[in-house]
Amino acid sequence: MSTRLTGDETALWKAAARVLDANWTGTATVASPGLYPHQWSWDSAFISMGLARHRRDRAEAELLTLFRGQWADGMLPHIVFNTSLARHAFFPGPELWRSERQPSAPRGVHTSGLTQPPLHALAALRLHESATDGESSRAFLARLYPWLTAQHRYLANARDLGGSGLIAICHPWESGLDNSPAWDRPLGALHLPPTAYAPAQRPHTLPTGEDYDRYVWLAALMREAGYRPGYLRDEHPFAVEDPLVNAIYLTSAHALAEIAEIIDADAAPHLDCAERVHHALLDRLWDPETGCFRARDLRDDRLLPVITVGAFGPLLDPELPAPIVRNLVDLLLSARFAGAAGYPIPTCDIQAPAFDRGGYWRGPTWISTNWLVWYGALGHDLPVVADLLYGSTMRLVRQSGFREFFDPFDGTGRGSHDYAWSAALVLDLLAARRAPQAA
Ligand code: 2M8
Repeated sequence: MSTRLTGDETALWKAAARVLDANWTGTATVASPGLYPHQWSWDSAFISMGLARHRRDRAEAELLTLFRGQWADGMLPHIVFNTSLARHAFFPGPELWRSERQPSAPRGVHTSGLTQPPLHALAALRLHESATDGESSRAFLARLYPWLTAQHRYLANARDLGGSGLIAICHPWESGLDNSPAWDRPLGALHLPPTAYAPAQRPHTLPTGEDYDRYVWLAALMREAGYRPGYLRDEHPFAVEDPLVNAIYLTSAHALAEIAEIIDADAAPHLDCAERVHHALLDRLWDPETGCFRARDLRDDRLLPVITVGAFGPLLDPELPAPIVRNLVDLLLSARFAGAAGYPIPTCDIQAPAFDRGGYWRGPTWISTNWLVWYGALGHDLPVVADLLYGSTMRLVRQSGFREFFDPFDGTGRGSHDYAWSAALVLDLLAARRAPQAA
């Protein structure tokens, strides 16, 4: 394949770069102007991979700024607030989390008290792989490595609530797939006090009402318990092992092992972690009856019923056994996902009663989840799946722009405009496609 971009690809490249330039604050990238005016954790990981193809200096700054929000126990918060904005620029803002009252939170930075999928080590490695100056890139990795290992140590120490090696999310927002129908059952089992927690006015694309009360209530419970691991393990009412979050954790553990080798550190603990997660994914989240991965609710020790795009996350595991890979590809190409959607991958099984083609994380296609499955497919040498996702993602942004999410049947853009990870991941896809060794 030629390494030159076609005219159409060049136009897309320029448009994506313009979005990233416009969302750049000087130290980091806002997830979306207006709707999400702060720095979100897994967004930053995706964004840095795109920035690495456009502005290497900003790619590094993006991650460094994010890690300024890291807590002393290693927890990397899901939002680092831009303090120059009015406090009411986003709800929930710093007042919900009150990070300044937590002894381990950093001083001078307001953050949330939740975390998000730990994609950052993979992002750091990808930055290195696309670097032109090897020496300075190694120095950057060496600087980031202690923070990345602290992040993983926090997850192993504080979030392995089931003791299997898998990490648990304690809030739907920690999954990144916030309103996924996968969480409906555990959310429905909560006994909420009869108070409304969330403000009535929310931007119209975001969830409202009773669901939102549950989210805010869960966050307040965590805050009141000082975000203590013992509380999360023994008392907190929401604890779920999710296949996508754990597959990201596993792939980042492999990335950490590679980074350790590059900077002459010890790779062994990271490889041990990846191996434990590999076995636990298969033992605890693989469901042979439905032939796919499902999340496990730790509060009743049952698999959750709804099959979502998260089922394909374990393709990120390079050791995933071939028969399981085949099962996942069959499911992906079936009428429950790509087989009946013109613009895959829908975030929820189309045949599930909870599927909603326009609902936030309840059906639409997102570029982040497409990218993750594309990347996993490359690792298993599945060109049909990788090409399908590359093509579908490009058609989405050509047709509808860098929107937050898209109708999986007709590609209509939904949610915010100029969404940073949509632009960043298109840059990464275009660059990787033109120079396959960079994929
Ligand atoms: C969405 O999350 C925020 C809460 O953190 C929200 O619901 O208000 C999700 O799509 C999440 O995955 C993403 O990181 C964030 C910012 O883009 O928006």
